[in-house]
Amino acid sequence: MRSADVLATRLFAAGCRYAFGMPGGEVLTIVDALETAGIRFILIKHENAAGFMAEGVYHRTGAPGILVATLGPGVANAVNVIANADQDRVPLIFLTGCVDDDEAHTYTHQVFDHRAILEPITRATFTLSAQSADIIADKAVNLAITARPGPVHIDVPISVADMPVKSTGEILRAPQSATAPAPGPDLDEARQWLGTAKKPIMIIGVDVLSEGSSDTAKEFARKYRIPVLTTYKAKGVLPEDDVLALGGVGLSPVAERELLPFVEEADLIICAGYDPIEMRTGWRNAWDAKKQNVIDITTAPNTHYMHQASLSFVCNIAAGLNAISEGVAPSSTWDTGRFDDVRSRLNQAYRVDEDWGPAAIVKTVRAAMPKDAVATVDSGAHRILLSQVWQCYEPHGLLQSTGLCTMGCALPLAMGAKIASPDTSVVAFSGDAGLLMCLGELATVAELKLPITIIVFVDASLSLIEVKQRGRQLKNAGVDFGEVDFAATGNALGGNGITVTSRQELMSALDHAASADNFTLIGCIIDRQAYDGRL
Ligand SMILES: Cc1ncc(C[n+]2csc(CCOP(=O)(O)OP(=O)(O)O)c2C)c(N)n1
Repeated sequence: MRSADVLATRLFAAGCRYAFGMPGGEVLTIVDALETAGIRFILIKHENAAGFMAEGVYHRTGAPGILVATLGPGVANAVNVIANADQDRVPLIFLTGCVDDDEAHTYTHQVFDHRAILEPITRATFTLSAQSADIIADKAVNLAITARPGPVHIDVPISVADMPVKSTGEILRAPQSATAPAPGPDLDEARQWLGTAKKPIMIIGVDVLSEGSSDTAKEFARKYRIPVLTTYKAKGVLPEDDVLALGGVGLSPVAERELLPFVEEADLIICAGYDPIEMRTGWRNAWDAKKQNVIDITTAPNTHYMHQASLSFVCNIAAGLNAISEGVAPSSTWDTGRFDDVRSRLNQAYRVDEDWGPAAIVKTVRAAMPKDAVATVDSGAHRILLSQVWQCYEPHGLLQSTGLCTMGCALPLAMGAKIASPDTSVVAFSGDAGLLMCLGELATVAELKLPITIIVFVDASLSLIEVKQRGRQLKNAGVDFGEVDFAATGNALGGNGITVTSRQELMSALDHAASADNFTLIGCIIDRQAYDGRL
């Protein structure tokens, strides 16, 4: 075995079946080893998109994603998606080639210090050494998947990849954090609060997904009749047609106006895997832990200082919820009619009944897709509205970048999800600027024959930024651009392209997409400034 084979077989053992990237001569052995180990290498057009495809696979399989880039420009192109994996808590193994140490002292072409650039945005960065390839691979997987998950980088010197390795040790996995809160006065107090709270509320975040605690969180909310707010990533942990589901929160001041009052009114706030990296400033100190009972059940100690808690348990989320509920009967007295009222006021604010516009588009697509469809969404005004309006019935039902909030993620996330689960319906939503950032990947979708639906909100404007610019009464500059014919683009790049301007046309385009054998790109023409008043 070459050391690259050791690395690859250990990634296979961790459940990895796909790797995405763009090779250079320096990573050819890695590509060969991955394929030999049973990990399919998928060639993409841009390393940034490759990282998001790997993330899409992770959301469907639970195994870490793999991104492969060559030295120099390949690494530089991937920095954005590595930062995303860091902020969005995505387990991602980043394999890069590099020149051998001896070479680097006298050779400068394309050479810079990969590890120095990646160090602040990864859980760890390693240089592979042949005889420790097994240990490094196992450490990388453990660091990537253990709370909180994130990216791990392995730089593979060209000659090390090919070095023969005598033997490889057994696979070493760190135990997962099945830790429960220690018995003691804090736990007693938490139980007492839960057993007496008349108006408890839960805020559920991404760590619930990473920890496999979704079902426990859902059952907990239902058993104790606790209304639930989720971050955008945790949408669907409680199906959003449940009377207790108050919806997603994070980036919409309109939603906050209606929903933060529930937080203020609550006599017990239970944060379950709530990582505030997804939240705008409105959520900084959204409660006063001295006046309200707040239980933070979290996988990592609070170093963010976005909020404080009265009791904090650093543990596995399901184990924490189980521990505080042991022997405790429900005591909630919320009038659930109020939840229906607030939902209908929010729907009015988002104008979901409009004839045509961004909310009409989201509603029309949701109605046409099966409940278990996976949706992805890019960054921008359309994303904030969609995250409020799109209903999820399962965890990982809506994929997006909510920590880094980068543009250019929706299409590749959808590709990864479809590759990993071909039988699931997948739809990507993007602003026109966001899709233009990763347009080349449409050619990859066509090559792979992935029948995904891609919805583009065409308004020839960076709407989210234009709204802010107008809000500050600055002159219009640098936010508008030419309208693109996305239907023609979709056809040119090997799929189907359709332009629509009404619900009716959109419905028939979706019909067409449902039976297509390749991608369908639907350009939805909307008015400029269509998001005014509803973000
Ligand atoms: C890579 C990157 N560059 C810039 C931004 C800042 N930004 C956030 S939203 C946005 C506008 C996106 O425009 P579009 O894709 O057309 O979506 P819309 O806001 O119109 O819905 C910009 C430029 C970002 N989030 N990511």
